Amino acid sequence: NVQLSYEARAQKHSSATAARLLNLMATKKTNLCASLDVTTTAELLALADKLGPYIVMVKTHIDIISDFTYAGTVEPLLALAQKHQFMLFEDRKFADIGSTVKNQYASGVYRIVQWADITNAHGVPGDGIVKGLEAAATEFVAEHPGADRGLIMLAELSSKGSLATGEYTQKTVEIAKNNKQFVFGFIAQNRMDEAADEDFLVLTPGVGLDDKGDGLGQQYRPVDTVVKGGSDVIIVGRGLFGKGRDPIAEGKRYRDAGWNAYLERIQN
Ligand code: UP6
Repeated sequence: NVQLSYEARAQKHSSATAARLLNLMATKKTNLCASLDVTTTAELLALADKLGPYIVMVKTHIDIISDFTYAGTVEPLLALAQKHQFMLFEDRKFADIGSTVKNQYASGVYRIVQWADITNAHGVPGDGIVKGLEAAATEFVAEHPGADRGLIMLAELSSKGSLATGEYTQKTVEIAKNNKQFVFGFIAQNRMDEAADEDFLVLTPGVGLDDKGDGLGQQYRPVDTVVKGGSDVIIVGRGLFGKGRDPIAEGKRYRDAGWNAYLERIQN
């Protein structure tokens, strides 16, 4: 699969959300996801508007927005997603039993299922976490025909000393394989084992062209290494807007680096 084009993979993908993401990357010629980890709505919306043309997806941590309101934060973000054609990924990293995550996904102040195309979960609670999230997604989709939702499992983490390795990673991959109707990919640093008829997208954070780390355990690898190692979407946060960086210049730079590495990968 890593040698196939995003369009070719979209055509045969069983997940509507994955197919939409693959097609959007092909159309916009970008595999860059912007991780907009800022703490005010104004910063979030300004960055999403500036970076919109260069990205396929905005990744949020919606619970760090100090002035969050659904009408003031989510609704304008959805309008920007329409304007620039990017998808929304809430990096919620669910980690509880099925019944609890179902409510955390659908309810509370954030009502994530209503606006985020994609969210993610840890494998630590076992299979029930997927069943709980899927139940909320199914209820939402039943009320919104034409909508789709997809889940990503956290198979590996970018941080120093991560415990998500070896057998833990393998078991998380198994959970994904047993739930292909809803799970379409991984947060991971490497390609995960897959059968010939499987195509799990790999979305990779911990990507940076200028820094090696952040002093709090984050570890950065360059775009080329990550994409040629089998990653389908590069997730970049502070590399785009930290340290007074110009998000438009960095957006173009990371988009070009990610896209060129992908083109080289599929041509070889
Ligand atoms: N993230 C990681 N590593 C993981 C999983 N998720 O960094 O293994 C998330 C962080 C942050 C973003 O929660 O939102 O990706 C990385 O941001 P950065 O590029 O500014 O370091």
